Amino acid sequence: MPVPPAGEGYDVVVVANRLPVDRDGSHPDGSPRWRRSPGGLVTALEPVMQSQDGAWVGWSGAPSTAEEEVSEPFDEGGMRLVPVGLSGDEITGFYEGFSNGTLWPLYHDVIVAPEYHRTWWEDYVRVNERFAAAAADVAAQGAVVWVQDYQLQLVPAMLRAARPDLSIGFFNHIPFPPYEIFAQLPWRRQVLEGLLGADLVGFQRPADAQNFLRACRRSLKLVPRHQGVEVTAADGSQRRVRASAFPISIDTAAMEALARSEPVRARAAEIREHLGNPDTVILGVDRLDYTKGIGHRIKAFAELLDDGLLAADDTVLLQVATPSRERVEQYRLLREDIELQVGRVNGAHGRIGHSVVQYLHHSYGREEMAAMFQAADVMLVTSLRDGMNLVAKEYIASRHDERGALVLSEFTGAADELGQAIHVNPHDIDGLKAAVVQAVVMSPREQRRRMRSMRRRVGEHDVQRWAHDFLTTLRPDLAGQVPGGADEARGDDAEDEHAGQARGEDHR
Ligand code: ADQ
Repeated sequence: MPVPPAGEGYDVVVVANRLPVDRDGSHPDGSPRWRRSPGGLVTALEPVMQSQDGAWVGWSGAPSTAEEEVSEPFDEGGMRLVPVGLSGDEITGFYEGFSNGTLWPLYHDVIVAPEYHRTWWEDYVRVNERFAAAAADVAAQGAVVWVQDYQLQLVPAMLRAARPDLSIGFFNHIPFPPYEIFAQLPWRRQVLEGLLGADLVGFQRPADAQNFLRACRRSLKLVPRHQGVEVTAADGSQRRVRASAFPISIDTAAMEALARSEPVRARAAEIREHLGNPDTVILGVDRLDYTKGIGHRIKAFAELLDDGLLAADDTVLLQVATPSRERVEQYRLLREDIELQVGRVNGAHGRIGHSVVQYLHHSYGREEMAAMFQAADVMLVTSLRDGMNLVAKEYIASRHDERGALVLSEFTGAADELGQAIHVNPHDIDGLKAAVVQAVVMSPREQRRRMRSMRRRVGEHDVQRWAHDFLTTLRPDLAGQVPGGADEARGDDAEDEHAGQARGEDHR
């Protein structure tokens, strides 16, 4: 792949499975219409992309039947967006298959059994090649390319082969499993070699980085030293690949500003009223995914009602379960299980006009989410395994009143940072029940003490700082050009930018 002449191409290129926009019909002339899909990643990277001449390479989210249907690159929100096309078969093999049927369960402690299909792997390789080629095409000489997440683990090496002039970073948003589990993957060497094409491989927790380095030792006989390994290229040259933790976060100031706004406060009061003004509102917000432990949570809640430790008349569990990966069989089964469970609890403990579990299978805008966080006395995060869990951080950012209690699974990345949450092992139903009771009866004083400490952490470590830390570790010369350094004041004037945004659908 030829390196573009000086002055051509983009200096910062993000490569992610999804573009930061959704296809929203067509203009009268037939050209595609796009709608921004705000997520933490876009928020964090937008200032960098705008100040650095940035491009974003990703899939539009819709199948393309022929190559010519893939849209041309276009400009949006101050950056260049470069769509990558996936055919219907590739969506099945690469996205629903290898990404979400093989890697997702494998990297989440094999909560369900991963499936290994050679045809899925072939699609994964082919689609990774396409993303790598698109990135190689738009990156300027010596550009920084930041590849995101488990769907694109082969891209770093493919990109390096095509464009050795680039600085390449990779960030894994989900856990990296212990070698004993990773070793099941028939293509484990190829995946590791793919990642080692990067200069810097970032993970959510130090434990994930260690798992990765251990896998390099066991599978590739590389000796980890000082959070990295030396790799030898075919021509004998040596290169160092660093691997370390960069815990992701949220746009804390924007979330807080939203939560403080008058309409959101009013809506929070309204939500409580619609729920019948119970003494206690317990909230769960998750993508409907088997890693989130939604069933464990409902079981614990039901037992607390059975035992009389929570009063059905005075308590509501508000469970938001965002539709996710609905074409994947495991997800269809999960939905049936959860809905059956909800029906049983409501059948046993509800009465006319009052359901003890309010189950909502929808996506919501940011304001509604902020209002729900404020309406909740207790936030329940019971993931069986979770790279970080941003919902826990969003709850904390929303609680400017320093009220509320967070029950947090010890199997989330967030648990490493939020020591003042009530930590639980969600498999231990008795322990989970005790934690819920502890949260429900917690005094306002104790809530304040814990909230303050957690709010300090989430305030200081926001998503802007995450992007800054990663990019300046990858390329120290970017310091000063990338916003979000630890020394910068955090403003809360981002409210307008976020007001009115609806979060749309699942991008994972
Ligand atoms: P997810 O598994 O999607 O992310 P999470 O980190 O909790 O999990 O992020 C979910 C996001 O979606 C949050 O911002 C939340 O507010 C939003 N959301 C959830 N339900 C919603 C709804 N019904 N309507 C609107 N918005 C909703 C993956 C990994 C995580 C890691 C993140 C980021 O699995 O471990 O924290 O990536 O790296």
